[in-house]
Amino acid sequence: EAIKQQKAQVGQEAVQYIEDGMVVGIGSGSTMWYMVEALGQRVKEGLNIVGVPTSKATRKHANELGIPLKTVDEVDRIDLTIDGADQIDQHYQGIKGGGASHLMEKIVATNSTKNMWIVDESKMVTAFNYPIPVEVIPYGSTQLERRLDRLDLQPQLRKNAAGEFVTTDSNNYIIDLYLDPLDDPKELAHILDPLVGVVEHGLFLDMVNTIIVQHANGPEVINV
Ligand code: DER
Repeated sequence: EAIKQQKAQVGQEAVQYIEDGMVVGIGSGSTMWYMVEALGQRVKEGLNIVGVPTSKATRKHANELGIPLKTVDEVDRIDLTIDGADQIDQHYQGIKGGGASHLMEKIVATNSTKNMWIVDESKMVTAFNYPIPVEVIPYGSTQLERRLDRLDLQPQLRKNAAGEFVTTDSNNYIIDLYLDPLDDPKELAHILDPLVGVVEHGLFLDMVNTIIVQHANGPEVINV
């Protein structure tokens, strides 16, 4: 309940960074849900922005609130992208994709002038101990899982409650790597990047400019 409150607070806090005329990347997840609600309110009050959503769920939510939207390919720039994160380590590297949206989130993030992550304080860690999501092409994904297992990366194809493979908005699967702790995220990225069948992993390295961490006694703004 305290965490939920921090998510709501940081979501509302982040909207203050959105200025008239901006093209804004809109991330996904339960923290961003509150940001989108607050942004919808500001748009109703006359704020003039264009949003670029990073998932079908965010598109639907923002659309319902009357936020003008374009796709990443329809805009000439994205001024600021605001998104949640699953964990952030002491070097301000991030893991994303717990919600299976990291492929689109990373595409929007890498096309943004500035990136902001908004998190409750439970997401800040000294070393990562959250499964690293890897979006993979369904074809050959069980072979890829075996290959990752031979590399000792503790892979598990993600399944839903009904036991079916989770599919992303791009109709791919997710393999989570249960590495605890993960000491060297850059080394892992270098292992994953060239693997055939890997579309994109959830390590967001050297990507964030501003982090807002919500504590019980208020927000902490970190400029990276
Ligand atoms: O999956 C994702 O990348 C989401 O953005 C995630 O990182 C944050 O989700 P949460 O706000 O629901 O924890």
